[in-house]
Formats: sequence, structure tokens, C-alpha cells
Amino acid sequence: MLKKYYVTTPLYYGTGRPHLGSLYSTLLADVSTRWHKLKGYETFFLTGTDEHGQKIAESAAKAGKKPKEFVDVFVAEYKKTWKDYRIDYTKFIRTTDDEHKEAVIKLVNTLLEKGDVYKGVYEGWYCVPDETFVPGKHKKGDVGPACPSCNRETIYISETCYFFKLSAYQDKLLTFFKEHPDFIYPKERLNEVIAFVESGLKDLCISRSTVKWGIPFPGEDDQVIYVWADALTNYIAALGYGDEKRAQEFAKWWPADLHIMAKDIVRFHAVYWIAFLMAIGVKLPHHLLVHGWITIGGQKMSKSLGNAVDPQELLKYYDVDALRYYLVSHFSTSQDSTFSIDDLEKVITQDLANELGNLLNRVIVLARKHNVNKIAPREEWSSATVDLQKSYDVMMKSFNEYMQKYMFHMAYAEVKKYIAQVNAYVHAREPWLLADKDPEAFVETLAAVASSLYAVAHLLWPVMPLKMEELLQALGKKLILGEGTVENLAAWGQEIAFNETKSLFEKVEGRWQEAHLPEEVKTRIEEIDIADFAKVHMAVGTIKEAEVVEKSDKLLKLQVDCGEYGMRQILAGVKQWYKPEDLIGAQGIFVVNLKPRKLMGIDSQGMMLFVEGDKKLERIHPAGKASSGKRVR
Ligand code: ME8
Repeated sequence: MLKKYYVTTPLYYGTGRPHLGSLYSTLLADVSTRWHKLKGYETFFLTGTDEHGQKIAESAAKAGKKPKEFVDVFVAEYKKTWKDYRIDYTKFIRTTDDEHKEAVIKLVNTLLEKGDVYKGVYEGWYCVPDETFVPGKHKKGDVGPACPSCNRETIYISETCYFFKLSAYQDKLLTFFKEHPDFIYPKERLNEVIAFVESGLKDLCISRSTVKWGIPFPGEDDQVIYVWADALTNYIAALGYGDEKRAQEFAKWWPADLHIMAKDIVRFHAVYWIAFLMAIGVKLPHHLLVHGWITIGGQKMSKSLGNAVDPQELLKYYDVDALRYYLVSHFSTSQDSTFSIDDLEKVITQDLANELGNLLNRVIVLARKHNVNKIAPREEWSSATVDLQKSYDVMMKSFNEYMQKYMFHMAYAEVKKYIAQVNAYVHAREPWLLADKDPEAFVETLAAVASSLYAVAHLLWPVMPLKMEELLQALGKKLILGEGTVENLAAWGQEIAFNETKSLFEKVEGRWQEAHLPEEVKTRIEEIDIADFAKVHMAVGTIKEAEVVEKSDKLLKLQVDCGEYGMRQILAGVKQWYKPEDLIGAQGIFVVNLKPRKLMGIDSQGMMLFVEGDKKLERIHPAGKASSGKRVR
């Protein structure tokens, strides 16, 4: 029997460039596709853009462009970012594609034929950014309700439209959810959907007569199909729904194994989409993965809030596979998670450079130093290695269970734990001492570490495809995809080589700040309270020692006597203007309650203040000599 796997992402609005949130959903789809490839499934991964409706029409008009012209620019940006992030999708669908439009018309015609649609008038509130009808008792002329999903202003609309009899599906939906308790991951989201349906479903407006940019509603010159009814259909349109010539393709891939999205649009997928499919008599998708939001400063990251992190910007400073690893391992698929550069640099430095990269390096350097360039297959293992093998089996069991439930962050936490166990095994075995003392135990240790790395590289391949292929090359191995791969990863006795290789990952702590030091000084002007100002403790400090930070163009490392605040090691980005000897013995003003941070891997426990001069940053200091530690107010 064909083992197939069909996964989709939302169709992102073509109103802006991709950001970390859209990247995250798309990356999860990529990881789950690659994971299934590894297990021998034939896969289909669909992504694309949502290009019709009021929101697009208004944004395009504001930009002075035609809607299609307007979205074309962003579609190109999406495609580029996905390529740069090694997103290996099968198909990119646009709702302006002909095959999509034909499928949407087919869907609406089928709903009409089944008698599930009637003509009426919608009078009420509408959220344009979310393209959604918002219930509310307010009347025309009132201030409307805020959108319950995005909290933005709604507008009043009154227009003729067609309604889909959603209310008639209330019981069928509830029965379906009851019979499929794992339809939505995580479970909490299913409970929310059930509560929403139980609270009573109203019929859904599926056309708009005051919007012109959309797919024409069959038989109506002045109405277009509501953008959500249009966009959701993409999941079947991409497989040729309604096209008899493509019936086989449709039967092969549909139903979807997984629709991925964040919680903002679960209702559209779990209620409207499922009801449409029930109505047209098409099978229902197996699962939804509804992940949380990436937040920044406590707010959802979004294009319209203007706090979006640009994935292209991150690529300037960090390796793409390392970024993928951070996103998958650090962000929970079940809850909101905060993005921060500090965390990103910590995760890359600790998990990848220190733990995984170092482990590979150590074993290769050690093996080659003792002229072990290859090890032959072996069957005998000592009890320490048997224990490690048992840890591997435990890890694999949990890993598989978490992957099954799409809890990627938990699955990869198991791999991380196992890598730490392999590192601990190396520490305990002390192979550098064994090489001469007990060559047999030395080779066994190398074999155990290399076999572990071989397995780990496959498990991490869905997240870090290129880096893990490099890791395998270093061991003289190739990635194996297909049936049985995962079960056979624990091939402990196989032949393995130790090829000379460069470090897989770099330590990146402080890299962002280092690159952005000048920007840090140009802070945005914003009024603050006196209480905010009082939070900043500034004091006089006397510089006792100063030296350059070798690999940095900007940094000097200072040892500063801050009186009652103690001796502080403080980094200052002034290397281009000051020699260490210019500063030794000098006084300055220091922020002494700044959270300690690392720049280029070096601790900094405060900040030295300077004035922007014409040619250089000028040191600020008391006019006469002041005692170290005296507060500046
Ligand atoms: O809703 N954190 O498009 P959209 C995590 N066109 N994920 C995020 C995110 C964040 N801060 N921000 C966005 C639409 N996303 C419709 C979809 S589907 C037929 C039509 C991701 O551009 C997440 O997947 O607003 C979210 O559901 C989606 O982008 C919304 O994308």
C-alpha cells in the first residue's frame, strides 16, 4: 500500500513580506515532510498565497497598484525566503491561479446544487485585516465591536449576499469532533473549537457584493466569493478537485494528513472548512496542527503590528540550518513562545556549537590523531556502551511518540538530551587516556560515539538538512531515506570513517549586538516617566585595566572599579577611537544595573557612556575627580 503524506500550510496574505511567524508554520511543514520522507513516505507539501478580497484590494489601492501587480512582488519574496530557508515544498499555489479559481467555482456550484446556500442580506460588522464577519449587537452609526481575534476596529457593512447553511452542520461537526478526539493537536485547541460550535453556529456569508476583487460568484455579476471560502479551497484545488482528468491524483493525495496553522485561524479550518467538505461530500482531513504565536515583547508578531522579525535579516548573521534548529527546538508547537536574539544565540552556541559540533570534532580529531581513520564493524560492547545503547532506545521511543503528535520541540529535546548523554559517556570513558592504555576500549568508544552521531544526524536531518549531510560525510556515510531507515538507525556495529572536517557550527553569542552597536546608541525618542528614569543606576567608575578583544573590530574589555557596585568587567565598543592605554586610570560614567550580557562570548557587566562627538565617541567623566561608585542623577 502507498504510504503517502500530504501536508499544507496556510495561504499567507500577499500583503507583505514573509516574517518569522509565516516561516515557522512553513518550517514545521517542511520538517514533518522530511520526517515522513525519512520514513519512506511519498510526500506532498503545499504552500502558497491568499490573493483576493477586501484587504488585498485596499492595500493595493493604497500603494497605487492593481491587486495582482501588488501581490506579485510579495509572492516573489515568499518564494525566495522559502528557498533560502531550504523549504522543500512540492507546490506553491496562488488563489489567482486558474486551477484554483476553477476548483472554487466547482465547490460553490456543488453547495448551490445541494441546496445548502440561500440569498439574503448581511448587516453587521466586519474585520478587514482578518477578513471576517464579527458578531455584535451594535447598530449602524455606533462604534463597532473590536475584532475578537485581532482586537482591531471593525467596519459596518450591509449588503446582499449568499449564505451557507452552516447552522445545519452544528450537530454533525460535534459528532465528528467526538469521534476524532485527536483531530486537532494540541487537544486544548479542539476543546475551544467544540465550545465555539456548542455556543451555536450562525449561517455563514459566502459572497460579498461591495468587494470587486475576487472570484465571481456563479450566476451573479456583482458578487464575488467570500475570500475564506475561496482560500480554504486551495487544499483540494492543488490536487485537481473537480477536474475529471486529475481524479487519480486527487484520490492519491486527498484527504490531507495535516493542515498546519496558528491558533488565529483554527475556526476557519476546523469549522467552516470541515462543514464545506461535509456539504460537498468530500473526505475530511486527518489532523490539524494548531501552533501558538511567536510573540515579541509580549505581543503577537505580525505584519500589521509592525513588530515582525524579517527572516532575511537573520540570515545575514546566522547559518540557515542553525536558525531552523532554533525555531523548531525552542518554540513550542502547543503554546505561545517569545522570540529573542539572546535565546537564539544561546541555543545555537550551546546545543549546536558546544554540544553537537564539539562532539563530532572531538571524536574525529582524537581518532585521526591516533591513526584510526576507519573502524570495522563490531559486535562486542562493554557494559558502559550497552547502557548508552539503552539510553538511545529510550530516546527513540519518546522521540517517535512526540513526532507522532507533532510535538517537535519535545521530540528534539529528547535528541538534545541524548547528545548530552553521549558527551557524558565520552567524559566518563576518557578515550584520550585509552588510546595507549587500552586500544580496544579506545576503538569501542569511537565506534559508540560515531554510531550515535550517525543516528542523531538522521533524526536531525529534517531540521538541519545540509549540516546533517555534512556530518554524515565526515563519518564516511550518506543519508538514507526510506522504509525501515528509522528502525535501523541504531546500527551500532557498522563500518564508520573519520574524515577530516571543519567545524559544523560556530559560537554566535554577541554576534547580533556586535553588528548593531552603532544602532544601539540611536535609540528612538519616547517619553518616559521619572520612575522609568530612576530605574537606571549610573555611577562613576575608574578604569583599572583595559585590553582589546582580539577578534572584534569594535570592542575593548575594561576592568572598572565601581566603588560600592564592585569591580566590573565591562565591554565598550570604542576600539576604533581609543587605545587601551588612553583609558587606563581614566574615569567614566557607567550604567551599573544593566543585566549582564555576553558579547563575542565575553561577559559584560554594565555599560560605559559616551557622547557622540563629530569624529569620535567622547568619554563622559566628572569635571574633577569623583570617588568611584558615586551615583549620577
Ligand atoms: O490568515 N506566530 O493569512 P496570514 C506564529 N490568508 N505563526 C504566525 C504568526 C505568529 N506571530 N503570524 C502569522 C491568513 N503566523 C489567511 C489564511 S488559509 C486558507 C488562509 C502564521 O498571512 C500562522 O500560520 O495572516 C498563521 O495562522 C498564519 O501565518 C496567518 O497568515
